[in-house]
Amino acid sequence: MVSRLSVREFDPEIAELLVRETERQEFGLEMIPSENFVSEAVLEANGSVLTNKYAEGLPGSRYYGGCEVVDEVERLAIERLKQLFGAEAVNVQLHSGATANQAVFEASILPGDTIMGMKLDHGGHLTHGLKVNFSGKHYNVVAYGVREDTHLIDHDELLELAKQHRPKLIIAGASAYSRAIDFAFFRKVADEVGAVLLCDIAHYAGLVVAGEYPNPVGHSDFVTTTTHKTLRGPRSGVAMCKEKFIKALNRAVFPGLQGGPHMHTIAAKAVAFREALQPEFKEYAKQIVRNARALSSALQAEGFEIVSGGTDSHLLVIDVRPADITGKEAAECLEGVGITANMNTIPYDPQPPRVCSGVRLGTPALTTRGMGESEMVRIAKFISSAVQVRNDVTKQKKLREDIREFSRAFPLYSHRLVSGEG
Ligand code: DSN
Repeated sequence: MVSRLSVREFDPEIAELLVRETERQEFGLEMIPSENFVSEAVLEANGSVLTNKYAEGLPGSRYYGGCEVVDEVERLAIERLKQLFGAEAVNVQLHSGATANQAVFEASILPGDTIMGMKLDHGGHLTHGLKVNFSGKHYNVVAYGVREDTHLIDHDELLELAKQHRPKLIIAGASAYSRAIDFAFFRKVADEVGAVLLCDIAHYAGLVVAGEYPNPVGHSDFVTTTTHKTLRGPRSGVAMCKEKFIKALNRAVFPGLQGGPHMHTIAAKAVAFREALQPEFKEYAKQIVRNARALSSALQAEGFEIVSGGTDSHLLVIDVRPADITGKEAAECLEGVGITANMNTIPYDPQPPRVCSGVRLGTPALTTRGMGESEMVRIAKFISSAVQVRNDVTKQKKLREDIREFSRAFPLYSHRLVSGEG
């Protein structure tokens, strides 16, 4: 018989940890730009009985019986995703953004082929050609970067490198680049050298659906994204492509890389896509960008340097060197007062990656809590104070209390804490 005991009844240790993590999220400021807070509807679908179902294959063509319900779930996810981005064809089974990128590699090029992606320390991503990642191990990587004077993608260098090395695949997209990417330019370069173009919009996807960031779908052969960042869905991934690539993409996903799709996560993705199709989501995305701009200006007013001088998106990278501190120290002192962020290299960083000179911040999670521009000004002051009082335990404690009180005014999952659910 299926046990009906709750986590609290059966496993108090895990129950306690769930409550602690809910409290951490509730009473701190989540400023990692790749994180967000999902709705109860998304949580519910993600924790549903669909976790029990094997469904290798695609809707209408499975290797298991009993798939009539999950077929409908997956079809809804597919149709909603197509509608959100105007995509010709999609696969919603990917477990993550990294796997989505791997599937595109498998679908379009061969091991040993040359690829081009953005340098990780200029804002790129592991799967865009880092040596220790599959993308750097099995492919010949030529990396492009940003200009030292503007911190914008160096289009001249990119075109030159592409002509010289004739890559089979070019990747546009980043995880720490705050400015609008000119996807039409990437298309031109790809056409000039006969490359396939993959645009990885993991960070920007929610902004794209709201028209707050350029949509690469019309320019790309493939587009990948995670679903849990600005798109505010469950932790997962998806891939989109031109119709002519869908067979290869589907085969790369299954049986190429994955077995059974996670149908509970696909249901949660479908719910999140429905949320993103609502008019309120557009307003949410607009506010994310307004907040990031307000935060950037307020931090500048506090004396911080912002990489590229500002932002066109949900994220920004602070150059913390003027405060005579490293990125690692800055992230640690923010953590100490309840602001969660991550250290990040700045372009042409003089420090090694594990020390670095920057901190990456983002506004999607704070915006989900209902914060606006005036709160961003207040948060910039908190950040500045956190750096100033880093060697004063009493003042740090007081600041931690102030931030706790400030967060309390923007309830998140407090109803879960009241019910003891975590
Ligand atoms: N690790 C993610 C981020 O934080 O940007 C990218 O995969």
